[in-house]
Amino acid sequence: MKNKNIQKNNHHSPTLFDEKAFIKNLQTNFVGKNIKFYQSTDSTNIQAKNHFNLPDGTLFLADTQTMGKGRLGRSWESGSGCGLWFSILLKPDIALFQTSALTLIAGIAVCRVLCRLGFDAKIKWPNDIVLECKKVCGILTEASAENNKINYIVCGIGINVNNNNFDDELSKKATSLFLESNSVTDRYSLLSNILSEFELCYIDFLNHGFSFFKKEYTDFCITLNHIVSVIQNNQSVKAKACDISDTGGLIVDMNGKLTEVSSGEVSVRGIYGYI
Ligand code: BT5
Repeated sequence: MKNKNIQKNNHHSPTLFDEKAFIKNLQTNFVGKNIKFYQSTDSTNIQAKNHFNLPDGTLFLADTQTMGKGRLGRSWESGSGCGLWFSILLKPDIALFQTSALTLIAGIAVCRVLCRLGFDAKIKWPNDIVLECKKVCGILTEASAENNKINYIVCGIGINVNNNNFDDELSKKATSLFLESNSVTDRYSLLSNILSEFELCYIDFLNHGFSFFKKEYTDFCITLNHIVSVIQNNQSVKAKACDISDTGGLIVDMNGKLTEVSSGEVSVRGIYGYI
């Protein structure tokens, strides 16, 4: 459903965050039980990395970010009063190579919650959650490790909730829950639901690995069977996206040769548009 009545600003939700009430209502065991809230900060991923000594599951939440980060040096638009911009600090006992699958797991958690709310959420591999072929959420996972052993992981999630417009360039590929439903969503109750779902998925991931989620991820993933360009080291190679591997990599057919690409290394663009 498209919003026909676009207003001039994005300030649908109160910017006030009641941390005590939020924690009291939160249905998790450890994710989000400790919170650092910023009215404005550079980037919640940067803040989480600066405070890596805080407990496992600490949530870094901002009403607005002045230097929101995407992958590969790109930026993330994070205006005040309209979105959920947050990062979760995690200290799992996993190998470094498993980190990129955590982005996919976080994507599943977000999709499950959005689908429950009635949205037809899909995933563009690896980290874009899309509604009607436009990006509503992006995920940036960063890790610190030594000798293949994880010190900590920061899983940063940005969701456009009540934004009612984007600037010209971004509006071609970005959307929000408000623009798709024409109704305002309470940001903090959405956050609470996402943290619960994330914790469930995270524990299943630690116990069973990504293969536990492979079928569900594949069902959400709209990249499969599309022709994509795999952009690596400034070179772009055309390939057909065929499958998701047991570790969450994208298996592509490049001139008849099946190759697995991992999310840390490549950017995948659909050649007939954003998907
Ligand atoms: C991402 O990167 O999609 C990861 C975004 C992660 C954002 C969260 S917010 C909380 C935490 N703190 C941070 O500093 N970051 C995380 P990537 O796949 O590289 O996509 C970036 C591209 O998405 C940009 O180049 C734009 O084209 C587009 N984009 C920027 N802002 C957007 C927005 N608000 N909605 C949709 N698309 C956007």
